[in-house]
Amino acid sequence: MSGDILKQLGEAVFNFDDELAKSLSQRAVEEGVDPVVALEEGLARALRNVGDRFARGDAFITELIAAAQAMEAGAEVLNEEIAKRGASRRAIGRFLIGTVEGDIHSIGKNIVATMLNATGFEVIDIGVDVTTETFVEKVREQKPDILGLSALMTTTMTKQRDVIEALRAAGLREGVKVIVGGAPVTKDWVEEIGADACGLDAGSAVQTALDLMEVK
Ligand code: B12
Repeated sequence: MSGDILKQLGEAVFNFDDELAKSLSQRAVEEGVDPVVALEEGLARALRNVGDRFARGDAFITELIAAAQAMEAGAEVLNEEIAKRGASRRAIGRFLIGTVEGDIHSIGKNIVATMLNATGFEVIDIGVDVTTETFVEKVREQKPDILGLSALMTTTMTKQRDVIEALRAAGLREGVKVIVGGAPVTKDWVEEIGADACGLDAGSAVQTALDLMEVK
């Protein structure tokens, strides 16, 4: 049964059907499907598939946008359910998150933010296309335990390095852990830019954040 609905969620994204993505997400919640699984294996898998078609020149940008909108329609319902499930957890730490300058991809960042929140982090999401200067300013102002930098493109991931260097120059690097994420990020990249860790999906992002806070 859960396999069925995951397939249908994927088809809704593939067919750019916002309403269906939303109603199927509601049904998934009602049927007790894990909302994270519905997000990752239902909606996101299909969206990445459209991304692959786009990369091969088999899909237009308008199709990418329409598929992303369907994903977002379903994700709204599922994120709400994730948040609800984690509502009573204790405060673990403060997590500041944003997508780097030049990059407007928000879906993955939003999922990570929702899951961290549900786990018990106080999450401050400063949005997309965030300049290096703004990241530094916000770290100074909000004093987060962890800073999460999202970048979805090989052309923008270099901004993650810029932010780390700017934090160092401002004397703020020692006081905050930095986790980088987004599809192009690898462990080698973490080492190269001097980040503390990476999260390759929402689940590993949460586990990594807990590890950095030394929560057992
Ligand atoms: C949806 C999408 C869009 C949507 C974004 C809508 C939105 N509101 O986010 C739209 C249509 C707007 C878009 C625009 C563009 N896109 Co686009 N897009 C995608 C696509 C298909 C899916 C991304 C996504 O949402 N995935 C689903 C989520 C759940 O997964 P995720 O983002 O990877 O996030 C997970 C992990 O990475 C991780 N994570 C993410 N962030 C963080 C942060 C932290 C701190 C941690 C720990 C973990 C973490 O956890 C998340 C949850 O599991 C990807 C293809 C792909 N395979 O990634 C292309 C892709 C990223 N886009 C691409 C391109 C080229 C563009 C455009 C330049 C296209 C154009 N010609 O205009 C523009 C760029 C606009 C800009 N300046 O940013 C390329 C990038 C190529 C490159 N250079 O690397 C890709 C790879 C497609 C491709 N194969 O060509 N895009």
